[in-house]
Amino acid sequence: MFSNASNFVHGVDKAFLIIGGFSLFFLVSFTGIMIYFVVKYNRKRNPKATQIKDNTLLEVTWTTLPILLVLYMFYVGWQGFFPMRQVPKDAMQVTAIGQMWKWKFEYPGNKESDTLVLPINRPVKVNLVSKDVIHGFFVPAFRIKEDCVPGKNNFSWFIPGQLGDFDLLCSAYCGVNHSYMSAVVRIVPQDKYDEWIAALQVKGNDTNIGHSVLDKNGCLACHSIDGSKLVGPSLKSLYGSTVEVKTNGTTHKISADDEYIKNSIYDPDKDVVTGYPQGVMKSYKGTITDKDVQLITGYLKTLK
Ligand code: HEC
Ligand SMILES: [Cu+2]
Repeated sequence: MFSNASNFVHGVDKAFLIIGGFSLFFLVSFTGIMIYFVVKYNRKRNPKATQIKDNTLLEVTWTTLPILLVLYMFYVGWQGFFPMRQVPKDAMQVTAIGQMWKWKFEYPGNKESDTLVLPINRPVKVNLVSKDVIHGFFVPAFRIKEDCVPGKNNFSWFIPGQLGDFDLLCSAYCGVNHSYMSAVVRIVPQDKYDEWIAALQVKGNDTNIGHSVLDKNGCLACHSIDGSKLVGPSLKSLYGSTVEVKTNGTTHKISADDEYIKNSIYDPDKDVVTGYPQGVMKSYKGTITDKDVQLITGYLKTLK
C-alpha cells in the first residue's frame, strides 16, 4: 500500500491517513447530526425548548474520549516523526547547500554536484546549510521536509529504497526565482554510485575561476567550450590534444600543453591553427597575468 521510496513514507502516510480519516469522520458525522437536530427540533415541531440538566456519564465520556483520541493522533504523528531525528551512526554524509536560487551538494573528498546522487538502501545524513536566507529541503516522494536556516546546522536523513529520479524542491519562499530552486535526487545501485563519485570533479581546483577569467576577458566571444566552431577553434578537448599549426609559413604538429596554451594567449600569431586566420586574436600580454593563464589552463584541462 505504501511506496518504499524512503524509510519514512510508511510512518508519514500512516499518520496522515489516520488523522485525515478521523477528521473526515467527524466532519461528516457532526454535520449529519447537526442537520438532523435542526430538522427534528425546529420551532414548528418543538415550540417549547426542553431543558436538560447535567448528565455526568455524558460529560465524562465526551471529555475522556476526545483526550484519548487526540493523544492517539499525537502518538501516531510522533511515531512517524521521531525516527527522522535519529540518525544511524553508519550513515554516509552529504551536505546540501541552499542559496538563491540553486541547490548544491558536497560529498566527502571535497567533491561537488548539482544532482544529489545516492546509493540505494544505504542510510544518508544530509547536512543542511544555507548561504543566505531560509530555504526548505523538500523531497515529497521521500516525505522529507526540513528547513535550511542560515547559521544553524540542521540535518535530515533517510534510507532510499527505490531506484530512479525524484524531485527536490525548496519549500520556503526565498525570493523572485524561488520556483527555479529545484534539483534531482537520483537513486542508483551501489556500484553505479561508486563509479559516479570516482568520476566527480574535486572542487576548488580553480576550474570555475578559470571559466570566469575566460568570460571576463571576452575569450568566449570567439571560443566555445562545447566543441562548436566560432571565430576561433573550440577550447573543448584542446588540452593534451595534437594541433596542426603554421609557424613562419611551415605547417607542423604541436602538442597542446601548458607552454602552448600560454604562447597562444601571449603570442597568438606565432603558431596559427590551420584553417583559422592569423591576426584575428590579439596578444593578451600585459592584460592577462601568468596566474590567470594558469587558471585558464587548469580550466581547459577539465574540458574533456
Ligand atoms: C577575436 C576573436 C578571439 C578572441 C577574443 C580570442 N581568441 Fe583565441 N583564437 C582566435 C583565433 C582566430 C584563433 C586561431 C588562430 C591562432 O591560432 O591564432 C585562436 C587561437 C587560440 C588558442 C589556440 C587554440 C587551438 O585550438 O590550438 C587558444 C588556446 C586561445 N586562442 C585562447 C584564447 C584566450 C584564452 C582568449 C581570451 C584571453 C582568446 N583566445 C581570445 C580568436 C580569438
Ligand atoms: Cu529556496
